[in-house]
Amino acid sequence: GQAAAEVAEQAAGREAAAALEADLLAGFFDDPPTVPPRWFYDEKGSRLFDQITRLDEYYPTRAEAEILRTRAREIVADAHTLVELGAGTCEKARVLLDVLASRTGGAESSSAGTTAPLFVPVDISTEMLAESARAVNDEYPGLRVEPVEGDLTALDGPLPGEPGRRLLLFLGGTVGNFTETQRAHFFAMIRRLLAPGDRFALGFDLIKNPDRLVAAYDDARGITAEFNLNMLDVITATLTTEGLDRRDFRHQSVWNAPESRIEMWLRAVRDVRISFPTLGLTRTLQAGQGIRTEIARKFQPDVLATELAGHGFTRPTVWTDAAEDFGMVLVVV
Ligand code: AVJ
Repeated sequence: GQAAAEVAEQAAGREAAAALEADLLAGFFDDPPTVPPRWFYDEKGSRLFDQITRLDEYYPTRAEAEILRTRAREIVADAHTLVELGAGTCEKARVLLDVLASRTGGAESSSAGTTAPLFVPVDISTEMLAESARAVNDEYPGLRVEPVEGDLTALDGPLPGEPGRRLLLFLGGTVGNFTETQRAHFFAMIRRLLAPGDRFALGFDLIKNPDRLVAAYDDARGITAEFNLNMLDVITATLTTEGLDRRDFRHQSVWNAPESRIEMWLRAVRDVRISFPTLGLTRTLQAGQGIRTEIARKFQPDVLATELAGHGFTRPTVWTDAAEDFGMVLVVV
């Protein structure tokens, strides 16, 4: 009933506040202050990101879709289970689901005892996950869909599906949000989740002209600026804060060449003093000082293939789109 829904909502709110407090304690009182990118994605932020993927300046989504479209058969190969981390709307995986679903109704699945191919979307957003899983279920009657709710950096398995015939997908270039250390933990986690014969496909952005990179994160229409500033609204909606006002900040996208990454910053345009009563902590920023809200690392394909090899993944295949803007590496356990 309504009361139960309210109680559940309050519990979710407390959980979010505790998670944000932990993230702030881990980075907001450092120099520079940081807030992890997961706090971009409330309902409005997710909608803004969706708009970003269609911007002229933001090439990654289109470039990756081209790779998935042209390589769908090679990527799916003989997989019987497709697991997508951070599936969101499940839009990106559809060309692969087409291949997976095209196998149903054949001799294999009509014989007694065999099960339909399985799709496992994994996402942290419960509502989006339920909605998109239902949509895939309706659109692909030949597939089984088994959504898993969870933080994609902290999955503890076991993964559904038949070991050895699973394909794990991590698309969009989100691997670029991780530091080198976080990436090592992530690859180790993935390796633990998989079994011999399972495969892992990873989408990543390629190093290119810094002007294009900066523009991809600072579009002319200001959608990315709004996306970045929205994080401050998410923070004030999640926690009690004093002195945190989006009008005191401006969006900035910077190419950090030595670290091979785009950085998104919120730069204070005047001196600010931000307090968090529940933490008992205050942070001051002088005009010009910034909060780093995202890193988006760009790769040379060899770097990822080598790191993956160090975690027990072998036989790397690397594809790019025709313009060589974006890459995908597929490895085997
Ligand atoms: C969703 C993490 C892949 O880093 O390109 C887009 C997020 N941030 N514009 C990226 C993002 C600003 C995006 N990822």
